[in-house]
Amino acid sequence: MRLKPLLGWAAVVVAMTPLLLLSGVDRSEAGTFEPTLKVTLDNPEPEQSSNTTVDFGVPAGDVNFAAVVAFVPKDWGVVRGKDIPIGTIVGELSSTATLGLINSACNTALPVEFTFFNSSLDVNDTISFYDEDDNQTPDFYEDKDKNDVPDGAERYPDFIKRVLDDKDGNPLQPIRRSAGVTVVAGTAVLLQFLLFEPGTVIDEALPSDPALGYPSVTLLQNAGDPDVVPAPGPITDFCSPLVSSNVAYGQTEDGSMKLQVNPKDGTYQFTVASLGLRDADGDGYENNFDTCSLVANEGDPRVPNSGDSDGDGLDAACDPDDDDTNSDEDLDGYLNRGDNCPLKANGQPIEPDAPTADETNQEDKDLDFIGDVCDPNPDTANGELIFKQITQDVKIGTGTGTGGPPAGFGQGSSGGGDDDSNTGLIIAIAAGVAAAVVVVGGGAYLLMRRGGPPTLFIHPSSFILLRRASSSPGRTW
Ligand SMILES: [Ca+2]
Ligand SMILES: [Ca+2]
Ligand SMILES: [Ca+2]
Ligand SMILES: [Ca+2]
Repeated sequence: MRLKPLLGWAAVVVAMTPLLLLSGVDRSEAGTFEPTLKVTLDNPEPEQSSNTTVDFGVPAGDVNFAAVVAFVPKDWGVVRGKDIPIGTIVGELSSTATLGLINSACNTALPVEFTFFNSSLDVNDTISFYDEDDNQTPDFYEDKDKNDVPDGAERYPDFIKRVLDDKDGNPLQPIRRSAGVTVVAGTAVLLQFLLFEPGTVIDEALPSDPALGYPSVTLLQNAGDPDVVPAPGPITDFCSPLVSSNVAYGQTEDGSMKLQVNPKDGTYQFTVASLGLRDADGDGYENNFDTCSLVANEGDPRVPNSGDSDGDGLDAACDPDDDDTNSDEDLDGYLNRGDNCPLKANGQPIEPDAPTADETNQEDKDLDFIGDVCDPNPDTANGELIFKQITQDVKIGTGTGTGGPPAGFGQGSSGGGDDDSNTGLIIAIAAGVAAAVVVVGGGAYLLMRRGGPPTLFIHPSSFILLRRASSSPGRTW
């Protein structure tokens, strides 16, 4: 089934930081990618349930990330999602998205908050990311039974099966899924953390050593869905800096159920494997952010009007006329900054399944964010993905013990996963919800090996803030 092209494209979200940081940035060297990680436990005592906070960021001026997978130490007491009622609040994330709207530089900071619900793992009971019932609200965002739990948590979003599968095309089965929804710039947004058994191959380009622990994959919108159809939208850039803080709760708000349990006394390592986006011309700006992706920019596209005297989003280095504002230079319907070939028409085909040479709708075979119609090597990605693996040791108790899973977890216990008999030991996920990571469209390489670019879909009518599913964000206890 082809998805309706009414949803717009863009890039997207999560995390952020004040713009103050932006103004001082002046770089012309090749792109850098130095993400940061900080893991903090409210209560680091052995075998206790503790809130776990994971701060993940990409510094100002760095290229943004293509993909991020966090690993929760294998001895952590991870309570399986099937042992927690669907709809239970399991965590929260706060961030500020730094966005470029409608061809502007990165000058819009939007605070974004999510409350996460324990969510269905049933891959056979799915829900759409789109508005299949035409009521102006994407199906995942609705709450048809009005129980304050979004339908995208109560049922399994079908695109996940297309984004995360094994070599044979079978969907990967998560052991826990935490989903949250909100509205950003008029767009309904879905953010999810999926936790898998240690050793699960998320993508061949990412490490899968079971010793790293439970891989936690963050999915933002339907990034990576091969069925995606790009469409123009108002969010034209997703910028660094990126700052996000994610809290995975240790237990439910009323204290009646554990959601995760610290391991025994010892020192444990959290790991985040990530990839920075490609920068073909080595000027410090990743391809999907760089309107002149094959030639070094004169200005800094993160700063308003820098190197762009007519303010149309096209740097003077490749603007055919930098004194004449043309917000959509090639008139293909995609604003310059939201167009993977800003100087060559590659807009939406008139007939959905019959693209013409000039209407390839942002087609990008090698997923390097340079559209096929302007890519000098359309079958070979231009620029390198930057792989970074960062770790942090976390001490439990004195930190000097021999370690091991808490009682009830680990091999042979219910924590291993299959036996629900031991309800008192509900394992947790820790940070599964760990890193506040986001998979930005495209970079997608990994998570999106097959698919398209978009990450944030704009739904014009969701401008009206739909009833926010659920409880207040930011609860503490
Ligand atoms: Ca450039
Ligand atoms: Ca210009
Ligand atoms: Ca174009
Ligand atoms: Ca390309």
